[in-house]
Amino acid sequence: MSIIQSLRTSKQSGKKSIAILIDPDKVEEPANLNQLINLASENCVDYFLVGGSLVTTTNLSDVVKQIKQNVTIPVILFPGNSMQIDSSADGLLFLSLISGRNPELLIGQHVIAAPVIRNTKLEVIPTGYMLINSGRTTSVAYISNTMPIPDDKYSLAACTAMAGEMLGLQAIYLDAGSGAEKEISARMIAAVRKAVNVPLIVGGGINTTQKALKALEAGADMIVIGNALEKDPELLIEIADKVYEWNQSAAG
Ligand code: 1GP
Repeated sequence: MSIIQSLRTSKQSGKKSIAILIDPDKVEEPANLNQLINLASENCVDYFLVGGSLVTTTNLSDVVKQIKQNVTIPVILFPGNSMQIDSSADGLLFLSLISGRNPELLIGQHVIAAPVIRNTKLEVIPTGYMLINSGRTTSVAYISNTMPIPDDKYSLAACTAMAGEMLGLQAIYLDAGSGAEKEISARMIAAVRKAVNVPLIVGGGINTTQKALKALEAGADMIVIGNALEKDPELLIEIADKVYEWNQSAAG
């Protein structure tokens, strides 16, 4: 089953997913990554996302390879730009930054990347990427040169997601930015959830089990956790446990 099909099926059955974000720039030692890969496998993590706003090292491919060599968890590229493409991953979030008005990130980089992607077997997942203000300027807001949607403009976010869905985007990713001080509020997630039917991915600043559960309860189908696991990989055990319980009760 394709990744998008699997996300849709999970959404329909109420099953929630966990993705771990690996920013290649922040992987100091392969051993640290191995620890996280093993924890992910033991705790039934659904996906790895690999990418970042600014990858200054050349080890994106090494990170993808290391995950693929050790586990069967699908690896999805989460590219900050058209240079972050690696054919050994399973899929790629083809992100259109629909919360912003920077043509480069709405279509420009896509034109450059399209022929490269066409020569790979990557599953392309057209995704509406929406930045939500998290209190301070995040790397992604700065690098993308876009203004995030204010965190109390629920209708604006809902209509943006709605337009993305009408344009044919297959998933919506609500992001407060990596290491965000403030995670996206339940009210914001619920407003977007109500507006669209496509799978809803939520990330940025999820650094406790409570925040993870709050995002899922508000309507996220998949949560993305990066920063918090770089600091404390074992947090994954508690979060995965709760998500497992949730999925068990949803399955009846
Ligand atoms: C960032 O949504 C991801 O794009 C994950 O954010 O690193 O804060 O978990 P964190």
